[in-house]
Amino acid sequence: MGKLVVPTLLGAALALIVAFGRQKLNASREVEPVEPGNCQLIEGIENGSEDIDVLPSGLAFISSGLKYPGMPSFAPDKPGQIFLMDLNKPNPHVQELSISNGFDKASFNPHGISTFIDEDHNVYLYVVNHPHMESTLEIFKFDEQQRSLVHLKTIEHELLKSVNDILVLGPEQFYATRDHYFTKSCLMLLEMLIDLRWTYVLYYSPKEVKVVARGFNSPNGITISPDKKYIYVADVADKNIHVMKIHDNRDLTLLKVIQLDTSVDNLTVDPDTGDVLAGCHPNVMKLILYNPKDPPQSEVLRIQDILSEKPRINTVYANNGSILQASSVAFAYKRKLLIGTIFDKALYCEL
Ligand SMILES: *[C@@H]1O[C@H](CO)[C@@H](O)[C@H](O)[C@H]1NC(C)=O
Ligand SMILES: *[C@@H]1O[C@H](CO)[C@@H](O)[C@H](O)[C@H]1NC(C)=O
Ligand SMILES: *[C@@H]1O[C@H](CO)[C@@H](O)[C@H](O)[C@H]1NC(C)=O
Ligand SMILES: *[C@@H]1O[C@H](CO)[C@@H](O)[C@H](O)[C@H]1NC(C)=O
Ligand SMILES: [Ca+2]
Ligand SMILES: [Ca+2]
Repeated sequence: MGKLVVPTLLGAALALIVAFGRQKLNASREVEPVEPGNCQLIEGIENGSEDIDVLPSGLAFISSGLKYPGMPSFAPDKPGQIFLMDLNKPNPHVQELSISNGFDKASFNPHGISTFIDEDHNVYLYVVNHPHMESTLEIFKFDEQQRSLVHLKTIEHELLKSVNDILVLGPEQFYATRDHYFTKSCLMLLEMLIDLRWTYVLYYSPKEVKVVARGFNSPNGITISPDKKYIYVADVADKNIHVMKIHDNRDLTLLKVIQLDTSVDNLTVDPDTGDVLAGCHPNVMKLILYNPKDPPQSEVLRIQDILSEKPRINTVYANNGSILQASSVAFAYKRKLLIGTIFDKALYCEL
């Protein structure tokens, strides 16, 4: 008897969770298409472009091939890759960066990335990695001539679990978002739906590791204002953006929460205007219950005057999934817009 009751109860619990999730995550939401000029898919990216970071010179790093519990992957057996794209070229194409020997490339599973340039103009790429579904932070030095990444160091810490994105502030100093407390996909979904809120933003440096912000359901993308005084964190489950002030000791104080009607994934700041660009999932249920016939949609929002009393929010891109599925990040560079996705293609548009 017991053997029969347990699956039935589990099934009922699962049905309840899904029903609750549909309501909480507004599974009925559909987007109206919005397209800036001249959008084209980027050749060579088919299996994700989860995160993008762009150097002031216009060289873009793109992380691809993420495998994450509960998320679809078009290439589950292929190791992840980092691509480079020069946004100054009229018809940019991507090039895979080679990775130095001695680094375990077979289990490379890149998630959030962040760049850092030191006083000697050396460029470092910090990558959130999930080898065998663990979380590590990999530090690479970028060799522009060789188009390669030289692995320098792996950082692991008991508080650096389920890391989604990072923001590098200095050598081995960064903020990181922990998007879930649990690491199993069913528990991850459950904690999001019951609002457990055991997630946080962490500050890491060789001298000090501390939790600097709580109160999130599932913190995701993190970025910094051009004057380096404010941090913006996207909460994908609560559909909002937390605006926080940075103190000298790197603690964060919440200034305000900008509520949206879409699940914000990654955030970037337009270097020319200071506007915040958000890669969003209008309907997270379509992402979780992936169906290629009714694919997850894409939406990119531009938030102007984010620190003012009335930030202005408009949609710069929206698509029902027929062109681009599950947009997770957008980056503006000199009137161009680069849009990445969790597991699908990447799109390049003129603004
Ligand atoms: C769900 O999305 C639709 C379409 O955007 C919106 O009109 C409605 O208010 C949303 N419902 C909830 C509960 O947020
Ligand atoms: C995407 O993954 C599929 C399946 O592994 C593979 O056949 C295809 O070549 C990949 N595409 C790119 C551009 O890497
Ligand atoms: C973009 O979103 C992905 C998926 O959640 C995340 O892993 C990555 O860190 C984000 N990138 C940026 C630029 O915040
Ligand atoms: C998406 O929109 C296009 C037209 O804009 C339409 O042809 C297509 O059927 C739609 N797809 C879905 C999955 O709704
Ligand atoms: Ca990032
Ligand atoms: Ca993210």
